[in-house]
Amino acid sequence: MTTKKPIRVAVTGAAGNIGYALLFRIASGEMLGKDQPVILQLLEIPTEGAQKALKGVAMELEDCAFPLLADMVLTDDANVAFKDANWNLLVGSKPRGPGMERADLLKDNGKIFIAQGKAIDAVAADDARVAVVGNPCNTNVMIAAAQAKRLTADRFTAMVRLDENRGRAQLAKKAGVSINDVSDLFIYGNHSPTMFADFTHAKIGGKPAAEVIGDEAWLKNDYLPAVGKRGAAIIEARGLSSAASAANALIDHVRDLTTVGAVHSVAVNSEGRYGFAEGVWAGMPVKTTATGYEVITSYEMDDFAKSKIALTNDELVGERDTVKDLLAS
Ligand code: NAX
Repeated sequence: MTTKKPIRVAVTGAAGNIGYALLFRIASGEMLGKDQPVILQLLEIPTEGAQKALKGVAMELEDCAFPLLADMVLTDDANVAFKDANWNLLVGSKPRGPGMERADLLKDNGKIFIAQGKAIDAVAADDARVAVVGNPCNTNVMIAAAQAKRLTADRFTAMVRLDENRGRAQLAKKAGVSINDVSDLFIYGNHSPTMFADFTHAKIGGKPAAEVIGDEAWLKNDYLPAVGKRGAAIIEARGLSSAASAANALIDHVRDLTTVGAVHSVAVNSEGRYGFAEGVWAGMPVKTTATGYEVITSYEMDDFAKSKIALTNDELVGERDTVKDLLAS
């Protein structure tokens, strides 16, 4: 039996679709290790329906008798959910309603992330880290980080790992190779169809992907839009948005951020890297270190890649403009 101190993992939107695919994997040790006990601190909105559904999920977690699940906290209060939390997984947000403009969604969800950013900064653990999944995740993480006075900006990340996993899978399929043969595929920019899945540096079996695929037009005109619009394709096919694959990507995101030497795509404060505007959160490759991560800045972009990065940067800057009042509050 393990003697490690439990890690506190706060999850928002815990009774939602992604929550249902996520919590059981965290509790079984797939995210933080098979010898690492966890305490799940689960936040849902204060409606009777959401709180009841959350109780149901907690009952199922109990029924799994997970040896690593040391405790659970169920709440509608952010200050309780984030109390002493080491990992803060911000999954919950409002879906886009009928007739709702993207700008309204940005502003509505932005308010959630102001309150949660404040609460995390006030009550979470000193080593707290944040991973935002709720969309628009790049802008939501920027809003949450703007509230932080105690925690530094590098503690705040957003998830583009689902896009990386999708991009690797599509390259493997096209080349007819195992997923393990595809490497160095990183996502730049926004988690939206403008993202740039950088096939120009990707490798298949150690060789440049473009050389192995041998079809530049396919990479530019089919592959990139297919990766960018994969979320919409899943909704079209399933009638529901990606949940299991999103939960899986979040497990990958956190596990790789706690595995020294792992190289993976994370949306971080751009600090002007790769031509992104200062202060927007953009996907880029990072390497995990003993204390956090360092951004890999050594990839040289050609004109095509630069034009794609400029496009996704424009969208991120536009989103930031839409929520500028929230950033100042
Ligand atoms: P669901 O609508 O099934 O669940 C969301 C849950 O969040 C609901 O139970 C709701 O009550 C709760 N919630 C809403 N506001 C909250 C708040 N202020 N505090 C706590 N809980 C709150 O959505 P689900 O399919 O689980 O998706 C969750 C989010 O992930 C959405 O914003 C979605 O767009 C986003 N996604 C992000 C992805 C990414 O790669 N970054 C991919 C998958 C997904 O689309």
